[in-house]
Amino acid sequence: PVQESFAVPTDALSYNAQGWAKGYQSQKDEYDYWIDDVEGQIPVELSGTLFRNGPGLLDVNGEKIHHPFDGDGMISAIAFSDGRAHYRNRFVRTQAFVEEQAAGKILYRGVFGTQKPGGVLNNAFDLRKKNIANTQVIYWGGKLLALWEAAEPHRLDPYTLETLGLDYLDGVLDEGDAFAAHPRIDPSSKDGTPHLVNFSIKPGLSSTITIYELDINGKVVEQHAHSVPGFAFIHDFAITPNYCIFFQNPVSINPLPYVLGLRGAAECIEFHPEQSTKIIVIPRNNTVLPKGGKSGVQMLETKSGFVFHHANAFEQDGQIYIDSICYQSFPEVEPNSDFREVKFDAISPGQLWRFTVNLENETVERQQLENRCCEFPFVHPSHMGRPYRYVFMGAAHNNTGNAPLQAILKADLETEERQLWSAAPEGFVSEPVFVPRADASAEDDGWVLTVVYDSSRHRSDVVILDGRDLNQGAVARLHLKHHVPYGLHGSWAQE
Ligand code: 3ON
Ligand code: FE
Repeated sequence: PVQESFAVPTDALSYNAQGWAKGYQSQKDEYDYWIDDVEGQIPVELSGTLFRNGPGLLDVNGEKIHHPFDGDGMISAIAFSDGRAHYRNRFVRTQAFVEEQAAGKILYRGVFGTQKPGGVLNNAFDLRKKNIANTQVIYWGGKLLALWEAAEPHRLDPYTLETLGLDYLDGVLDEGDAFAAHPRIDPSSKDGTPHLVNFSIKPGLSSTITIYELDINGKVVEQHAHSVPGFAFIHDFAITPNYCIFFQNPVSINPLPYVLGLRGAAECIEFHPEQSTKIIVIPRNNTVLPKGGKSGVQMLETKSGFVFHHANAFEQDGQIYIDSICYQSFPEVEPNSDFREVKFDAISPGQLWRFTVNLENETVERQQLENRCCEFPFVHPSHMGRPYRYVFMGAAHNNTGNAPLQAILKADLETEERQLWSAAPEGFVSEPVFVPRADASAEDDGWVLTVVYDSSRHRSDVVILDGRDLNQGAVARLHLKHHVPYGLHGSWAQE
């Protein structure tokens, strides 16, 4: 059993459900201003831009969308220089966003259950994919790309955030091709330079995983496709110097209700607790592999669970270690529910686990590293794919139970020490992004940036924490003039 005791008595709640739900109001406005309301000091050495993506609209002209993952992508850019910070946000002008805003109504179905008005008849057999560009944003090879895992990236102007159009990676992608929202940057790939490693999934009765590696100029230098048995819903992956690692969750899909206009595609996914999770290990190149490594794709099995996000992976002593946020089951989307009224204590929390894979013996062991409800793990960029010590995560305020993310947790995987900065009861955090201090030697020497929704003022703050000591409180709290709806992922672009 993973964790039996995640129900907390309601009197111990660290948040107010109505307050939490307000963070899912649409942000319809686009801003551009210097942040002048700052508590504390913005570190002068912090120089660069925090880009963040997430659903900006939770309704289209008053018509509610069904799930936050169906919300139109809105990019925030917080640019830091000389102890000052500038905020800008822009919606990604996807084709569907432009059309829906002009029409003032929902014109596309969403993967997570948003339907067009007009009932089943108006939705049946409409199998178009709405590329909503809402999951991640990354600056690489001179391009700022907004990512959504089921379609092509959108390219944006890194300064104005203006949408420049779909990006096909210089002809590598075809129209409608996917490019996942979870690129990993290998700080030193086999040629000694950083590579952006990403993948795409083509799901079906068997699924195709394609791996792409881009050099620092954004040129695709590796591309290889692999077929794996069964349907695959894979949101994230992990890398090491020699491998890409995927968790194939034990899910199946029955697309009929989707085709007939009754449900979104993701609402047709069924979780199978009696089936194992498959760990797919794909060599990044087929030349020199470490001892025990085999040249082809290897599939291993571990106990049932559902993983969206991996913290990191590394190779050591002939094994591969993968640290991941694991759920007891897939948080299935209820067709007739409102996500603003989610019952947190009815769902199992995400928790950090370590999987130890031995390729030679084809064994997997797993061990829970952290009991607290966590999501959005982030590690020092130079330790990506390498042995590492610290992981920063969004976390619940209380150390047991499932709850919204209100705190940032730093886990020291060497000493098992924990540090926590909490925004409870009125604050709700987003993914922490770790920015190393220039010339730092300690792995935790840097800043942790997170956008916090303050439900008491219906505004968001950009919070800067000192990575070495979260317990000491925020280094600076930058008050924005408005709220930013709960986001998904972000990245740091160094000046
Ligand atoms: O056959 C279909 C093919 C396909 C590509 C199956 C399918 C419908 C599942 C699918 C599409 C999948 C997509 C578009 C997935 C998008 C996922 C997404 C936008 C976000 C995922 C976020 C994950 C987490 C864990 C977020 C956590 C958020 C909080 C803790 C609250 O802020
Ligand atoms: Fe993600």
